[in-house]
Amino acid sequence: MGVIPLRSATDPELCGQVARDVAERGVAAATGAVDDRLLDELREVVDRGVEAEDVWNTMDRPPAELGRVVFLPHHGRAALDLLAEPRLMQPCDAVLEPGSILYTMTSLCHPAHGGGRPVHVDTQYVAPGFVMGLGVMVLLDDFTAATGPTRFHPEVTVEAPSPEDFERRALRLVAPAGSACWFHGRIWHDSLPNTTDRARRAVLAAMVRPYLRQRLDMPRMVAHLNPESLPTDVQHRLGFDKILPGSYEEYFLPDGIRKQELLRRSIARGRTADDAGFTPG
Ligand SMILES: O=C(O)CCC(=O)C(=O)O
Repeated sequence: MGVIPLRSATDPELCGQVARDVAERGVAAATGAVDDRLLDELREVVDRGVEAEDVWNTMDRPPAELGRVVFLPHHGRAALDLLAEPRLMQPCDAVLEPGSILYTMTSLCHPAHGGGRPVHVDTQYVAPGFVMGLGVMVLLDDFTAATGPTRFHPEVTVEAPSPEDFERRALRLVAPAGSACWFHGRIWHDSLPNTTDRARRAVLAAMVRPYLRQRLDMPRMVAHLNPESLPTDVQHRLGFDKILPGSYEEYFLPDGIRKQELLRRSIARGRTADDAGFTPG
């Protein structure tokens, strides 16, 4: 089985290379996309988030969802630093269009001696020849044959490839921690189980074209992280300029202040949300 060719995230040609790789085989990867300091912070946020969300796992969540938090930035601002990282975001804009936004961001953890997902695509939207959504995986641990690599079928097709075709042609993501992998939302992929005695962790940011709907109300989800101080481009990727009026009064707010005021109210609502009182049934 082949492997995904690794680019270098510091190559000035990275955006063009990622756009070409995604157009040709639906997937691209590069080493050196995230520095060691941020990697350490992200590992900590992922470990803390997975543990904190364990309370929700008392409900009927399929095993594939374990190790996957609902919204990683909720657990720490380091996750938002990924949205400010040009080595990750510029290739997304090159494949999608300038100003691509975040659909969701989660963790992908294969615990020691566990994990693995069957072949699937990440989005049900089919638009032949057009990329609506792009996954960006940031590797927090080394992906090797043993730690449970992701495998991608190198042809973006509407129908799933046969199991034989997938086994014969899928490309394995084998890359060190700090690497990034960009993949078409409609690419067929799976992941193998982790056979080592250490966890294999990654972050997945799902980026979409700027006019598409996001999965979550992000200003409210990150209200506790002082989001007013985020750089404007990060606020944009979080959809802070896309809040809809919810009343006539909000609709008729003066043009010059409407966006800001809707954002202020949204963050204020997030800050007063009483999540603590809501326990899973
Ligand atoms: O964890 C992995 O390697 C793959 C995860 C995956 O398939 C997905 O998020 O859709």
